[in-house]
Amino acid sequence: MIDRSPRRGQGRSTAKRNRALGFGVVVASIAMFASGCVPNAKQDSLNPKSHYAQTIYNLIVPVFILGGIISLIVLGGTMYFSVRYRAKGDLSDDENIPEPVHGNAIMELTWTIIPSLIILVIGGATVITIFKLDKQPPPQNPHIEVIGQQWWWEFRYDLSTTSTESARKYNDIVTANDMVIPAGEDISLRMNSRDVLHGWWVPELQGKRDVVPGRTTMFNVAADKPGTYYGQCTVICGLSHANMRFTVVALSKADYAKWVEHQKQKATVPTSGLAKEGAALFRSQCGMCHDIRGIVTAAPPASSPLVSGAAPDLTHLMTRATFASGTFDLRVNTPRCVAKGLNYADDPTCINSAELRAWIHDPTDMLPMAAGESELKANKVRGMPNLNVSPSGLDQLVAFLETLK
Ligand code: HEC
Ligand SMILES: [Cu+2]
Repeated sequence: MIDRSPRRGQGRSTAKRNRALGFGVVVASIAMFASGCVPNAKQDSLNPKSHYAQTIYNLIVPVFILGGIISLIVLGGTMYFSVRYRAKGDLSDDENIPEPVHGNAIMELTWTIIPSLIILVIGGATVITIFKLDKQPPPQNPHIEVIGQQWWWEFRYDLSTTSTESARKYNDIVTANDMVIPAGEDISLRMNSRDVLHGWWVPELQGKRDVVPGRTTMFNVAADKPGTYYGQCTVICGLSHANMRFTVVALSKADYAKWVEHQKQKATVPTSGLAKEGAALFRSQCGMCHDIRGIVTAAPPASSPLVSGAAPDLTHLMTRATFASGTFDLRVNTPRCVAKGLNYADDPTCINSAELRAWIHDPTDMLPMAAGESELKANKVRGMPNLNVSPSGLDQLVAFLETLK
């Protein structure tokens, strides 16, 4: 026979543990709740900055209020009845057990019809919202292909005005991590992944959209006003998932037009100094993975050392505000440099050369990535490997990258 009687000290320590656990849960809940009240949070879906986000907000708020009222009624009722009609007397005596209610048609109809109506209203409003969000922008608006991969986002622009989606090549401008759009316009997004599941989310501008390898979906985004909006990968996608950020940079229409004209240009090989040597070094050491239009074309995906087959296009690296999946600033983060917008590189003191150099020296030291010796040997690299560049090589490479305006 097993002795099931609780041993003395044990019962007390369990109670203590439960109390500590309960206290922990309360503190964590308050902390989580309070963190939702931070002013100027960068990723706040309750602070809509586009008509898409506003449409979602207009659905969330009434549903939240309705859900809140229902919870109050149900929880309040449960509490009230459990106190008011608490069992009294000896429960082993059938006399003290209340008579169960059976076959009361009016009550059963009431508690079937009311929730069905509520669900119907919420369901209807949700379907209307989905159709509103899904409306494709006109063909002359910017069309951008969004490709998620471990652990960064690629943005490929198609500048044609064709209304046939399959005729679009998405090859006019290629950039990474900073997605530049004109404010006040609806942007069409074609969503893809090269390796595993990722989730694209800019809470202030739109809902979430997961990207699935081998499956293309259409989505869209907009920003009412020029500004920088912060996004993040929301589907766990491996080692550096938590570092997979990006920004949407909305420019005025005139600034966007200038940006487009500039991005279409190819890079030119520097003709003198450190930068010239850097270009040669880049061709031999980095060109198998990275494209720089006009200078070097990466290996085709099938023979690339990368699992995904693609690394960020660096043609206009110095017009991005961040690098390495939005984790580090390329533009020095002072008010003076930030005020220069995406033209910061005209002033060399506004380039974050130190972290750029540290990145090339050992990227795996700056972000967790599956890019060691063994992955490199097996052509199974995820992320950027340490290429053991010498100190003088680093100076040359940084000088070269700084010419990529
Ligand atoms: C095996 C492929 C591979 C090689 C070789 C390689 N890189 Fe990379 N590089 C990557 C990948 C992948 C990323 C994206 C990492 C991320 O954002 O998480 C990257 C990111 C970068 C970035 C940041 C770009 C951005 O916009 O975020 C720079 C700059 C860069 N590499 C420079 C270099 C230089 C210089 C060399 C040569 C010394 C080099 N890379 C060699 C794969 C490679
Ligand atoms: Cu991801």
